[in-house]
Amino acid sequence: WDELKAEIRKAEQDHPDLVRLSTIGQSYEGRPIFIAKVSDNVAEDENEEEVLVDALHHAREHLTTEQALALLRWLTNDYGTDDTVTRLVNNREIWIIFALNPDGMRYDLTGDPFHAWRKNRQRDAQGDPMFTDLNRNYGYRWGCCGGSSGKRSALTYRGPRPWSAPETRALAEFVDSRVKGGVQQIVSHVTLHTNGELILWPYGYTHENVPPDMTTLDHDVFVALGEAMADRNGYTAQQSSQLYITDGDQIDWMYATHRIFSYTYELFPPER
Ligand code: NO5
Ligand code: CA
Ligand code: CA
Ligand code: ZN
Repeated sequence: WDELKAEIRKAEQDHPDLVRLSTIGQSYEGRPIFIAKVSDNVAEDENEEEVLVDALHHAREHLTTEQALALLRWLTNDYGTDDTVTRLVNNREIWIIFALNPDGMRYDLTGDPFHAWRKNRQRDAQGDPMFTDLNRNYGYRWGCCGGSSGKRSALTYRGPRPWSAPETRALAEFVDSRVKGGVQQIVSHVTLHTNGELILWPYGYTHENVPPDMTTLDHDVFVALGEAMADRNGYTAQQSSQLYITDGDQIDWMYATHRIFSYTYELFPPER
């Protein structure tokens, strides 16, 4: 946690014209949920397409935070020398969230060596555990379809109600805040998870490929973009529900509510 804070603060100090650090809110235990904006003229909200990458919904998926940091490093260190990086930073506004679940991260790292922890660290008013799977707590078709659990002890506990976790609320408030003049500025999104080397598109809640809450045109884009990305890195692209059914997950909400082209990346290693 301390290393993460030091690294992102140093990136902002070293590249004040490209990186601006802020927070989207706080975790249950009061830790800041950091976000970096990377762009040319970073202090201005320019008329450029916006992209969101986030990491660490699930506490034990450490590689996702490392990947988010690597992305920040790549976009800043190679700016001005690498043509692709320079073009991306000049023509987009790129948002990076390094750890949506900092309490879970801190707890996981106190294990020997880890606790293999997945959920957040939320408790109810009596102080009893109400640890919630953040990727089942989003408000679209929450708990609809057997893709989460209502039992507090379960790994996929969805929480007592949609948005009961401060961490998912913070994410949603940030995404909602990017609607300007009725137009969502974020056009595409990747949420980083481990593992399996997969690229997953919505929906998770149904096996239907093009249900009534998705257009055929958008589905075609999801498949084309997913497969194009998979061609570049050797991952397997598929609909999220092909892995297993999830409900109340992030990408379903991102697409259903904001029409953002939202993907889950399941990073290294390949075996689950
Ligand atoms: C994810 C995806 C199926 C979205 C999840 O192994 S993971 O927990 N990272 N897989 O179940 O939320
Ligand atoms: Ca810019
Ligand atoms: Ca903008
Ligand atoms: Zn995960």
